[in-house]
Formats: sequence, C-alpha cells, structure tokens
Amino acid sequence: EVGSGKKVRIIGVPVDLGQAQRGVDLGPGALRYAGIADRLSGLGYQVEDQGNLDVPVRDVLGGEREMHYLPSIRRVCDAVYQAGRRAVEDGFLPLFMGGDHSMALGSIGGVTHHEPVGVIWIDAHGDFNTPQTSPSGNIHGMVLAALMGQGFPELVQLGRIGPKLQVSDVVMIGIRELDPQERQRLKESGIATYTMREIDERGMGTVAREAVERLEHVSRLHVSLDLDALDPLEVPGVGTTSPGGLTYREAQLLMEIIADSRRLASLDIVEINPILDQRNQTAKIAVELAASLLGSRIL
Ligand code: 6HN
Ligand code: MN
Ligand code: MN
Ligand code: MN
Repeated sequence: EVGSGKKVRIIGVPVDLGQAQRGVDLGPGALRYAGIADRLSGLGYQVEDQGNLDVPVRDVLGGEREMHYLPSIRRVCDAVYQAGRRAVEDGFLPLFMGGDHSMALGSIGGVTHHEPVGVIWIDAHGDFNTPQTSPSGNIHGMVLAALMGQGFPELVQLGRIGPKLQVSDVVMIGIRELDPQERQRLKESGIATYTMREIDERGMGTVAREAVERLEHVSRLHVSLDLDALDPLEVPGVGTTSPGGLTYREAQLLMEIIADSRRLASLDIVEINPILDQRNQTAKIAVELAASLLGSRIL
C-alpha cells in the first residue's frame, strides 16, 4: 500500500475573506462530503481530521470591509501557521482545505517554520499583486508576493519575521490571467512559471517533470492547488474562473508526476465554491487529484 501507515492531518480553513464572492467558506464541508478522508485511508494512510479552524463570518466584520478584512485574515492565518507547524512537528502530512487562497499565507508559513520547502503553485492566476498593484484589493491575489516578502507588513511578518520563500523555491503551473502590473512584477521576479501556452506546446508530462526537477534542492514539496487552474467547463465550482485551463487529465498527470518524486510533504486545496458548483463535482475532482498526489495508481 502506498500510504503504509503514514499520517495525514486534515485541517479545514473555512475562510472567504480574501475575495468577494460568497461560498468558498463551504469548501471544507464539500471536500468532506466528497469523501476525502475515506479516499486517503483507502490508500493506506492514517487520516486524522482535526476539524475546522475558527474563522469569523464576514457578516459580523462590517468595519473591516474597507481594509479587505486584513486584520481577520491575519488572525486566521496565524492559526493556520501554528496548525501547520504543529502538524509537521507531530510527523503528519498536513492537508489544508480552504477556503480561499489567502489561507496559504498560514499553511506555507507554518510548513516552512523549521526548514525550507519547494512550492508548486498550481493556479490560473499569479497571486503576485501587492496592495499597490492590485486592481481588486482582494488579498487572495497577493498571497505569493507576501510569502516572498512583498506587500502588507502584517502578512509578510506573519508567524515569523521575513520572507517565507525564496525565488528558487517556487514554480508556478497553469498561469493564464495576470493583472498588468502583476505581470510585470512576475516577469521581473525570476520565478519559474509554466503558463498554459507552455503546457500546450510542450505537454504536461515534460512540464511537470521539469518543474519537479527545478525543486531538486529541497527535500520536501508543498503543493498549493487552486482549483481555478482547471478549466471551468470541468470544474464549475470556483469563484474566479478563467477559460482555457488544465483538463482533468492534465491535472491528474501533474499530480502523478509530483507523487513519483516521493517528496510531497503538505498540500492546500483552495477556492472551491460549492454554491457555484454542480452536484459537488469540483470537490469530487479535487479528492481524486489529492489521491493521485498521495500515490494512487491505476495499475
Ligand atoms: N486566486 N488577479 C486578481 C486579483 O484580484 O488580484 C485575481 C486573483 C485570484 C486569486 O484565484 O487565488
Ligand atoms: Mn490562487
Ligand atoms: Mn486562482
Ligand atoms: Mn479597496
């Protein structure tokens, strides 16, 4: 069995404060309903669900609206950071279920507390805005920049002082929608990015293997899976859809190739919006992708 007793800890983070649409806070429930725990125990993992972290509902945070909920996001991400750090210390592979992508400030912060990890950021978007470049002001679009030390000090200094990731620790896959200044920033950053064009021209197999090789210098990998990386025709339950995305088959292959590295150490599944979904299809696909990432094989 692939899991052979390895321990997975599920951590629900029902946060919707990083963006404007209602419904992403229901993501953890949708993934549980789609059977995430059973699917992973079926692979031989010892699965522990720690439940959901406390997240305030936006309806009681009227005063923070103008600030795009920065104080509450900071508080939630502090808790996510500590939960992630503890999971690693306890010998678990933490699986963080969002919620919107703002959650990854805490998850990636926490799993890098003791040593660096390589991050595979799978997303239609760059999430590389700063408060100055963001047209929307939504914090889920600033997460990767903040993890690298740019943006709101409250977010940059979260959990511990200073940047949580170096340029060489990150690869981005599935990118196809960037804001004008975000695009410029990303180009100048030196981060390795695999856009949809690159995937179309070179094929997912080649791109995925190259991405994993680029992170050879780190012994642990973290996958941050934003479901909007997939094509909205296959995955309708996301808030910020972008056409021309990954097929289920491409995403599946990417997960399998990452699994082959045997270095997967932590995972985010974010941006599922069950209100916009059809019959929980998006969460079901996410569960299958998580299973592939954790070593499920066809043969
Ligand atoms: N996500 N670039 C847009 C913004 O508002 O900054 C979209 C961000 C999407 C973020 O999907 O996690
Ligand atoms: Mn994202
Ligand atoms: Mn996205
Ligand atoms: Mn604003």
